[in-house]
Amino acid sequence: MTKVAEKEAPAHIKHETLLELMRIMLLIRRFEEPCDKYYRAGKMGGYVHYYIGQEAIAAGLIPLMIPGDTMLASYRDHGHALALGTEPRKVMAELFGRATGAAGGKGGSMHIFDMARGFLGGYGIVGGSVPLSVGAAFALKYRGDKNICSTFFGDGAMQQGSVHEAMNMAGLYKVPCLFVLENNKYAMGTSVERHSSQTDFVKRVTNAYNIQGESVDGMDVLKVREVSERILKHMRETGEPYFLEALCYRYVGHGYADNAQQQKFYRTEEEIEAQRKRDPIDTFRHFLVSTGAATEKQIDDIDDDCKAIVADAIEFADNSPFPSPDSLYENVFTDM
Ligand SMILES: Cc1ncc(C[n+]2csc(CCOP(=O)(O)OP(=O)(O)O)c2C)c(N)n1
Ligand SMILES: [Mg+2]
Repeated sequence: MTKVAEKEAPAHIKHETLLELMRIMLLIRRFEEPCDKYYRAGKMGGYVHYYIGQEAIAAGLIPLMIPGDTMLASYRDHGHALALGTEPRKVMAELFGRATGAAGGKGGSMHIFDMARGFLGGYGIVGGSVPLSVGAAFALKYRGDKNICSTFFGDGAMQQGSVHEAMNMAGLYKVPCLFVLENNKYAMGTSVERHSSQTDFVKRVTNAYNIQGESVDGMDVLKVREVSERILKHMRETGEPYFLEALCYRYVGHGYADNAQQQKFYRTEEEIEAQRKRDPIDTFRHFLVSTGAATEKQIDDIDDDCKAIVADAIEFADNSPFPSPDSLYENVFTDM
């Protein structure tokens, strides 16, 4: 196993925070692991995309959001909701399509929503949430709030025209939108090298749109936390947009059709194996134990808690009612 960082726990991060980062990553992973079984049993409709391997990004950044901030994500959105504090029961019930779900059971896995916490939704259209995010950030600026809007999307979304129109407007109007590109190296089965004329995304965005930007190792939760703290402070002071590319890796297939057999067409087992050695949870566990910040037992206890929370969420979801036909038009129109 590789080591992620130096041999000392960072003094400026509280001990509880270190454990909290571990808890969030474990919760996301334990939440998604059993989903395959329930999806294949026909318990979940629509589609389910996993965040497994990318947990350090949501865990490192999202807990830094404050009341009034807003957030949008792609269809790979369970991790973002869980990192924000959305109840696992509500997220799981949404996957099961039940009335107790985060979107009343009518959105499914790709459309987790938590208005109370500022999560304006996951979206199924690649890059579709990015223009909405710039609009949400514009609203914050228009009202004179010191809040920011963060938006999470993939490398494939970087080839969508609307994403670039939105970034241009963000750079022009200087709205507090944090663009978080989760570069997991693939858009379905197409590698970045095969879908992008310029693979240096920071260069592309900063040169074209007059937006500041940088890249971070998205497999290292402490690094994500560190850069996010600095970026958010800067954004709250200036109200300006920012582009953060988090380099990461998707351990599982894109979705259910993308099984191990299918993946052989676009990536090698050696590549997956090499990335597995950088697993954000394993490396952070090693870091916590080797620096004396936590014991194996403490981490195992957190892990057990997460497994129990997930088991409870599954039971809750499976025992919840489906939305009634009467609710079909609810949340579609709004009163003027
Ligand atoms: C506009 C649009 N085109 C195509 C699709 C089909 N599609 C779903 S996910 C995906 C790949 C997107 O890759 P990326 O943006 O890198 O995100 P990741 O899945 O890697 O998180 C595609 C092409 C879609 N949902 N929306
Ligand atoms: Mg991708």
